[in-house]
Amino acid sequence: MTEIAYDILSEDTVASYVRGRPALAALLDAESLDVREVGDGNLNLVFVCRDDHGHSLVLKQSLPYVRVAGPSWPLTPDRSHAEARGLRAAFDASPATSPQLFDYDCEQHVLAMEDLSHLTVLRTALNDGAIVPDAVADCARHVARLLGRTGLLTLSSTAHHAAATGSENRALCAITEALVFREPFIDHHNNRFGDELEHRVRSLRADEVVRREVARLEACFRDRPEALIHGDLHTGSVMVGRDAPGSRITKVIDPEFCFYGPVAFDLGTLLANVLFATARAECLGRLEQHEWLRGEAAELWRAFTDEFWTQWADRADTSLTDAQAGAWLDRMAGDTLGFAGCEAVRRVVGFAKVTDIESLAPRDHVAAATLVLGTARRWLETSATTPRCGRSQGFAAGAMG
Ligand code: SR1
Ligand code: MG
Repeated sequence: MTEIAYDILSEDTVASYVRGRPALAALLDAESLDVREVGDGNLNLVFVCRDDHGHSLVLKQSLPYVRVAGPSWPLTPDRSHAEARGLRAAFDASPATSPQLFDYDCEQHVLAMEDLSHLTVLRTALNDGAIVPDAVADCARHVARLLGRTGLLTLSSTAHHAAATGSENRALCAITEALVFREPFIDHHNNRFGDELEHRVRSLRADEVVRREVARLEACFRDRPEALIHGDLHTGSVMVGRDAPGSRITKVIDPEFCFYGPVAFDLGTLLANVLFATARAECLGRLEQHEWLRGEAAELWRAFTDEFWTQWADRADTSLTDAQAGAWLDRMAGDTLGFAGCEAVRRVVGFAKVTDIESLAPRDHVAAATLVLGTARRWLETSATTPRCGRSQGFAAGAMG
């Protein structure tokens, strides 16, 4: 086994860590610290730290392996470097929807952030049957603002190229390439799905249009550095709730998969996760939530395009024309459906599943997974066969079928 070259934190050692880090000791009283490890994601340790004076923050430490798999799946802890970059850029672009980063320790791979533990993970809220107005639209606006701040809209092409070149996140991108674009579409030991889905999965994999489209989308994921994107914008990466005066709040967290890539990947990941919640609501007979969720695909696209045009008005290079922006949006609409199709398939077939579907009783599970696979296939076929212009209107009207 490879030697671990830094100290892995525990609830017992966090106070001493805080004491030794001036940026944190200035924010918290290390002598009266209550520490709880609350990480429930696939990769990292997460500690909520509260002192007796009402101050709190969150520490997130990257393990040198995939947490849910253990040391047999090593993974560079340098991903915390990418996450620090992603958090700073997002807060700069959209402070209302981003947590604040207080400190980044590149030796111990620890990020210190604003404590959002009074909020709820969006996936949890949706699984419990909640209707959460604005959350999906807030995320879509967040994506557009990040594009506005880090993409070609605000940066010169030289600065954009330099930023993209310095922002590789290869190890994490390699995970996405394997888990999203490849393994679900072949026989692979990471896949798991019941016998009831066997026929559908095999038929999807045998569809030549789907295979080619997934290959095209993977190439697009690798080769299109449009802006700094979140890279893993599922509903587990979003916190929702209310602030003190009672107004709604949405925070996009966990940008450790961020890199310069295609903006449609973030929108597609979000859309697929709306689909999982929609399928769950349908199978559980939650009519009101289902009706609301069915409208969220159009809401996602409307919020993104509205904010895009706002950002566009402030673009650095005014020689770029509205026609160029419109053509880009048209292509984005199709690619969003395609990426959503890939994310939807992988969460039913591949390594990292979602509780929206997994926590359903067996009969509902099969029904929801069937619904997801059917929609994913339709999205991939639409993305593959629709001409690459003039389709953004169709996206808004017909995404959920
Ligand atoms: C091995 S990591 C599995 C998944 O967890 C993350 O949240 C990403 O979605 C990744 O694909
Ligand atoms: Mg994550």
